[in-house]
Amino acid sequence: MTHWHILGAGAIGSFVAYRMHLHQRSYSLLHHHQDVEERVVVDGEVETALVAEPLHSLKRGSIEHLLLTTKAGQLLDALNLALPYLSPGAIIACTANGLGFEEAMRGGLSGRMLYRAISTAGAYRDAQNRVHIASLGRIRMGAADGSTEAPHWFCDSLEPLEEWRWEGDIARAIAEKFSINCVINPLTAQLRCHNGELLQGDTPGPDLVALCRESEPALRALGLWSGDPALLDTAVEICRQTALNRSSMLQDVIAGRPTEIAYLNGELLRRAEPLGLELPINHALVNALR
Ligand code: KPL
Repeated sequence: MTHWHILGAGAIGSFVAYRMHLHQRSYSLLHHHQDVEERVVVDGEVETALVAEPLHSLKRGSIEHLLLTTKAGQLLDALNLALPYLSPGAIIACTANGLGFEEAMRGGLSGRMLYRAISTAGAYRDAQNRVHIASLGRIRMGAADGSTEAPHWFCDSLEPLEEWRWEGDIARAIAEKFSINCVINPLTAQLRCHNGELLQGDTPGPDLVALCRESEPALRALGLWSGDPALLDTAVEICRQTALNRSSMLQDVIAGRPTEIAYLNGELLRRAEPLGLELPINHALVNALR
């Protein structure tokens, strides 16, 4: 059976490890330098302790399947720490949100394949450092180079778990999530509100309308938002579905962690610049949340 090493002590890493533990998959949760006990709470009740072992306790060259569950800003550091422990043909997958880090990662991969996963799992860390699993959501994985078939290791290790799906066109799925995250995440982080509070009853609030109006033409011109529904309609639908969620960026702001703004709206500004599009609201959000 495929053995996964999971590196990244955030909520998503513990979530994935917990689900593998529950379904007797083969995995090791890793911490970058020490033994750590991660406590996972499901439905506010059952508490499970998972032990994360230090990366340096592994044999060099022994990792065959690595799942990096850090945020985008810590990915390169995590990859560099893991490099000596990777086998030459190791499979590397990452769950970070956003765009603009793949190029930098490729330098460290030495030709190894990169896979990306995007998750809608409702997992967060509380003030007592416990990870709560509020909803399973869905984790879609695909090959960053665009190959469409699910590899055997995906079918034997992840597909049997309810939340995992193979995604033939992960680039499109990432672009769509990026577009939505560029709208909901910075607004909820700046206004310090739940996703549903970007709506006023059934209609979108003025901040959501203004940011979607500004961003959609740029996202479309860059080929990132190509869907038929307007960005605003999709954002409204997601705010409704996740009304009680604190977005991941709001959680970062509350916990005093760095946000992913550079890999969301910052990356949008970087890509839109050559097109000569003015994006003043995006600029202001990047400056406020950097
Ligand atoms: O993906 C999300 C996030 O918080 O990062 C959304 C869709 C906005 C749900 O909270």
